[in-house]
Amino acid sequence: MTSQWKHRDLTQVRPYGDTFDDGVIQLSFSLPIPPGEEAAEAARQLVVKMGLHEPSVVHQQDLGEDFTFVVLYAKTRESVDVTRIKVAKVESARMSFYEINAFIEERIGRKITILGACTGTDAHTVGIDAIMNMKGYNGEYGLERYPMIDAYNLGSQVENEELVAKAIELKADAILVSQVVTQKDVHLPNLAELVELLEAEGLRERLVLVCGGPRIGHELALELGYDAGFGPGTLAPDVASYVVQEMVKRGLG
Ligand code: B12
Repeated sequence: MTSQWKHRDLTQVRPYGDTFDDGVIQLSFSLPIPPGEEAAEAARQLVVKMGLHEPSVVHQQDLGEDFTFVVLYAKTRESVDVTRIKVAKVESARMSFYEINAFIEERIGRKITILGACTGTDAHTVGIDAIMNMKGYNGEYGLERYPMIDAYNLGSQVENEELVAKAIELKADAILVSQVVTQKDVHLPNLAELVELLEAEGLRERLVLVCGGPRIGHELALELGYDAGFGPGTLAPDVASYVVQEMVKRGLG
């Protein structure tokens, strides 16, 4: 996997700014004091306390009301052993819009039904719309545009019970849940509750269950009992590729 990376020693990878391996990183933060020499020195001292060295303030911005935004460069002596990194990630091969439709036609042999919703108290619909919406997002059509997919976007603040009832009514093959607000971990019980409801209905194993959002990752999704989790930057083909391959793998066609 790492053989295509051109770095010399993957057991000791550190950031660089100017010359390879110099350990330079850029930091930015706001301080509740006015701009000036004191703010610069406070920022430098803070960065040294973080274990970095050679701090250099390169920018200060007056935020008004005695607040300052600072940008610094500093160096770290730390490095990471990339050869030992193991991350949970969705392993399915990414297909294009055309390949996904052809895959469904050839390998599943019927149209599939996918439900999407932003659930619980969450009203952030832009993420799930980006995945589902006909017109698409960032150059990729959403699932509503796929001829081999019947896509239903249930919108925002959908109760888990309502989502399960809809999944039964429409004989859904996959459910896509969007969770954007994670304040005080509000998303965790809500996501877990859906799994419990699906299990109670005997549906959990009969459909592909996916969650996504800016603070959702694959590892968290697996921990919560989902099949996969997708984070920032996800596009419709990423999730559709996964869903159709997972359906075939599990014999859900
Ligand atoms: C727009 C917005 C709103 C709008 C939402 C309008 C709407 N119809 O969606 C309004 C004004 C209503 C709003 C309200 C609130 N918001 Co707001 N909002 C935002 C904002 C500015 C942008 C979110 C967005 O649209 N992103 C663009 C989309 C495309 O990105 P995305 O959601 O990450 O989606 C992508 C991926 O994550 C993934 N994805 C997402 N879902 C799914 C699902 C599946 C299945 C898959 C596969 C992939 C996937 O694919 C998408 C495309 O790549 C963010 C800040 C920010 N800049 O991100 C705050 C933000 C999300 N909001 C926040 C908060 C706190 C709130 C409020 C609680 C504020 C308040 N006190 O009232 C309320 C909550 C309302 C509610 N009940 O949910 C916080 C959340 C903090 C946290 N960690 O929980 C943020 C981060 C702002 C902040 N920094 O504080 N908000």
